[in-house]
Amino acid sequence: MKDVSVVLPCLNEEEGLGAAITTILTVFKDNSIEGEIIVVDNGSTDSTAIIAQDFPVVYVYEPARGYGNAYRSGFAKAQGMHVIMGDPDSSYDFNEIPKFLNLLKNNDVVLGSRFSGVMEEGAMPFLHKYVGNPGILFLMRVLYGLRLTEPSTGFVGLRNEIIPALKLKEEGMEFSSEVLVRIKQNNFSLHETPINYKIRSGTSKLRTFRDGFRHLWFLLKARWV
Ligand SMILES: Nc1nc2c(ncn2[C@@H]2O[C@H](COP(=O)(O)OP(=O)(O)O)[C@@H](O)[C@H]2O)c(=O)[nH]1
Ligand SMILES: [Mg+2]
Repeated sequence: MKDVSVVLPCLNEEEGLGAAITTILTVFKDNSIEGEIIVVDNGSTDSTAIIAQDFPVVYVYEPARGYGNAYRSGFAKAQGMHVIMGDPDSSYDFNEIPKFLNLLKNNDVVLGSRFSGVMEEGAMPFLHKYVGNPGILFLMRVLYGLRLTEPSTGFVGLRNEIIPALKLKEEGMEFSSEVLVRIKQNNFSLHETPINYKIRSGTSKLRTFRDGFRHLWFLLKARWV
C-alpha cells in the first residue's frame, strides 16, 4: 500500500500546477515516501489537463464544478494510507508533507494552520482574515465545540480509512467546514500545526459572499443533518 495520496483540486490552475507536482515528486524521492499524486481537473479550460498529463500523476476529470465535488472524486481514487489535501496554487508549501505524515502517526487528522504560521502580506483578503474566518471559527466553537486557530485551511492530512465515516456530501467551498465538523462529530483525533501561507499564483476561485454564506448555512444545518 502507498504511504500517501496527495489530492490536488484544480479549476484552471495552469500557473501553479507544474511547480506543485514537481515539489511533491521531489519530496517523495528525497524522503523515500511511496506516494501518488491525484490531480482532479474540475472542468478547467486552460492548460491544466495538458500540464497534468506531462507528469506521472493520476488524472481525474470531474465536470461537476465545486471544491467539494473535486475532492470527493479525488478521494474515491486515493490508494494511500494517508491523504493530503492541498491547493496547487503556490500558496501552500508541499515540503511540509513529511511533517504531516509524521504527525499522522499519532493523529487521525492534521490541519495546517495559516493563522498560527506566517502569512505573506496580501495572501488572504482583509475580509476573509478579519471577518469571514473569525466568524466561522466562532460558530465552529459554539455549535460544535471545535477549538481551533483557523476554520478553513486547505492544507489537511487524514488517515484514509476514516474518510468513509465522514460521509462527506457538500459540493462547494463549504466542504472545508464539513470535513472539520464531521471529524469532530465522529470523535476522530485532530492536531493543528503551523504552516506558512503565500500569495497564490493564478486567480482565486473563492467568491467571498457566496462562499461565506455556504459555510454559514452548512454550519447552521449540520447539527441536524
Ligand atoms: N472555489 C473553487 N475552487 C475549486 C473548484 N474546483 C476546484 N477548485 C480548486 O480548489 C482550490 C481552492 O480554491 P482557491 O481559489 O485557491 O481558494 P482559496 O485557497 O480559499 O483562496 C484551488 O486549487 C481551486 O483550483 C471550484 O469549483 N470552486
Ligand atoms: Mg488556494
